[in-house]
Amino acid sequence: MSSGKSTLINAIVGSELLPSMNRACTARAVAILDNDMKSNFEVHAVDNNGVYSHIDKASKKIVVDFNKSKDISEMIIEGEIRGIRNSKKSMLLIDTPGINNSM
Ligand SMILES: Nc1nc2c(ncn2[C@@H]2O[C@H](COP(=O)(O)OP(=O)(O)OP(=O)(O)O)[C@@H](O)[C@H]2O)c(=O)[nH]1
Ligand SMILES: [Mg+2]
Repeated sequence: MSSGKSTLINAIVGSELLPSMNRACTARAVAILDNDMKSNFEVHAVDNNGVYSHIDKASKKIVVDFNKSKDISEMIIEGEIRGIRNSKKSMLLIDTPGINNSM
């Protein structure tokens, strides 16, 4: 934990969407999907009942809340990662908790 995973992904994405701290921070995996057609970062979430919801604009607060949430089972952020161009494939970056994090 705290090796700089979230900080590195924020740098690649060019936005401070993922929380980073000098202590165990990321509690749940969050994926960021590159889509050059998007003008901003959107959020796709699925709750424990399998119900899908969409938020137009991603923010660090949304990711922090997801980290603490027991109701949301999965979250994917989708937007244009500038500097990575989609071809026939898209990059999916997944920020995970540190494997030595007991949370
Ligand atoms: N000096 C320095 N500090 C860094 C660097 N990358 C990250 N940090 C700092 O290290 C601390 C941990 O960074 P995180 O990005 O939260 O690390 P993490 O691997 O995501 O941590 P967990 O999600 O808890 O596993 C933060 O205080 C960052 O500001 C770096 O390249 N140099
Ligand atoms: Mg992290």
